Amino acid sequence: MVTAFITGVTGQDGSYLSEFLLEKGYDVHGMIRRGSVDFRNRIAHLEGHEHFHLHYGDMSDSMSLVALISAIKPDEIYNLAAQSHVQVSFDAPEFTANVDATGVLRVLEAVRVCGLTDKCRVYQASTSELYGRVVEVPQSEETPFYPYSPYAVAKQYGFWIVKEYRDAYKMFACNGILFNHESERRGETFVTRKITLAASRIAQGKQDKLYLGNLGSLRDWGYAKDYVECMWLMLQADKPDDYVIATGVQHSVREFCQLAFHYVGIELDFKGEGIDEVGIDKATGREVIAVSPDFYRPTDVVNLLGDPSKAKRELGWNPNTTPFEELVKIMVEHDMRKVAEERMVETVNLEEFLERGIVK
Ligand code: G4F
Repeated sequence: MVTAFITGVTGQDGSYLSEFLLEKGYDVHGMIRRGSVDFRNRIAHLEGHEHFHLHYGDMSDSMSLVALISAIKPDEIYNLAAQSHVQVSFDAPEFTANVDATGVLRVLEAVRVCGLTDKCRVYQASTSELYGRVVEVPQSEETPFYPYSPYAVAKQYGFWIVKEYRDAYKMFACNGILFNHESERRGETFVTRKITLAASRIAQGKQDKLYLGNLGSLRDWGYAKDYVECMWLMLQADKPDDYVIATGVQHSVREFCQLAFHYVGIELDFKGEGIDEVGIDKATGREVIAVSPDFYRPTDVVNLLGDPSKAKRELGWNPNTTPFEELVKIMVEHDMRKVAEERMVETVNLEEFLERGIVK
């Protein structure tokens, strides 16, 4: 039986990857952090499975990583743990560096000091944010990096230390340069999920308005469930390498809004520019989207489009299993159901509280 160790198992990708590996007959071990609120909802359905095991540990705690890796002796490690919110990295840059940069080194060193360099294959969750202030469109494995946030700078260290361990110690270690990947399990403060939830609440009369930042930002959005397959494919290859994982199709935040609202039955018209831009419900003339400076970043990455040719050619991965339209539909259908079950909060408008940036 193949044994996998997943850091970040409670996240969107960790939960899909766990399901994927369990279906393949793996023994799956996941690392979780102790928290006072429940953050295990994405993997709750897997708890109790005889081949799904959870262990406490932390990316900032070398000893816990060494203890877990020496006990589990994994054949494959998927390092998905990160402080993954770009905007939050401006508020907590040191924590972000500790987890997203040094944390990667801790995992690699743990493999090495446990004597597993030859046995254990490592997947590192790299990111399209490395391209940052992009120097070419589309971006491929050959495109130079220009990280443009504390998050991306930390992730760049992670990328290079993986390459270094591959060269220096002949470790089978790969970087998956994943472009934005979304799903109905996406965290609620990332733009796509924020939009699908708000569109659902507005359609059901539970929210008045959605506040967003840069509506013109362009992203290559894929379905997270499709992307975890590619993480696995990288570790099954004959040699370790780095791959862009993307769809090769680009849309703006504004277009995402248009489609999500369309699926809840609201056709949008956008008027104005920059901070004054608004999204209007064509049928009623009501303003349902407004721009707030709270959601602008000090430096923003605005033009991401990936070229997945190498993953397609060398790994046989299909980048277009779930097209953009279907992805948005899946998310909206899920959130329409979720919102229908939510109780109206009469006294405190929690959504407004969240949207205004008190919690980003
Ligand atoms: O959804 P986002 O927060 O994702 P971002 O920054 O692209 O990062 C995500 O994808 C990366 C690539 O896979 C990961 F590495 C990273 O960990 C994370 O998962 O923002 C997307 C775009 C940005 O340009 C942002 O400025 O949407 C713009 N945006 C506009 N209004 C907003 C908002 N983003 C958020 N989160 N909230 C807004 O109100």
